[in-house]
Amino acid sequence: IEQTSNSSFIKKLKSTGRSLVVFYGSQTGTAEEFAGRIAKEGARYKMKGMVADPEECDMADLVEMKEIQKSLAIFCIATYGEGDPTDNAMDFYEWLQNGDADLEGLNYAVFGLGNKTYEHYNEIAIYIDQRLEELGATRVHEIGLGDDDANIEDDFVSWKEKLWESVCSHYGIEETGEESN
Ligand code: FMN
Repeated sequence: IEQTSNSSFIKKLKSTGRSLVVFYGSQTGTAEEFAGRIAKEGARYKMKGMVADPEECDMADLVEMKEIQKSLAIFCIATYGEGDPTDNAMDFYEWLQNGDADLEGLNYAVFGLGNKTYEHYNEIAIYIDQRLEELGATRVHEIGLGDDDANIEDDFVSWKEKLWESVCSHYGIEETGEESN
């Protein structure tokens, strides 16, 4: 799984025949690791994936996702502090708050990473999930809320299994049995 090094994740998706991009908002690496696992598993469903750091990407390019057939953007997003985004998701968060991009045709799903002992439980992931829908994007699978106070790995794995079921029925695809790309 490669990481974007330039600003255009769309160009990279197109030039490498990929249809799945998994963004992460991560401070200590958990969300980034989860993103990598999803991107890799995409190959099982004929969806070649890549991981991308929103800080390195021009997120306004999300409007162009609709130009890629059966494309999907997944967001693995941690919440910190008083319900703050991670440093690398700050610009994306502000872009969502202040902008009014037309995201019709963008298919997406969100997994949140948080901890129930905090007052602002998973707040950023919940915001992003709702805001993307408000901007016209299509939620392919309902948001998953990972709780680090219990077992976030279990939360992630059960969400991910259901995610692929939703993806398969949404796009009319079947599992290929291929393990990775
Ligand atoms: N989780 C929440 O749901 N809300 C919070 O406000 C919140 N604040 C946190 C503050 C600190 C200092 C730490 C260490 C964790 C906090 N968490 C909070 C839990 C993290 O979001 C959770 O551990 C997550 O898995 C971290 O993901 P990452 O490793 O990708 O950064």
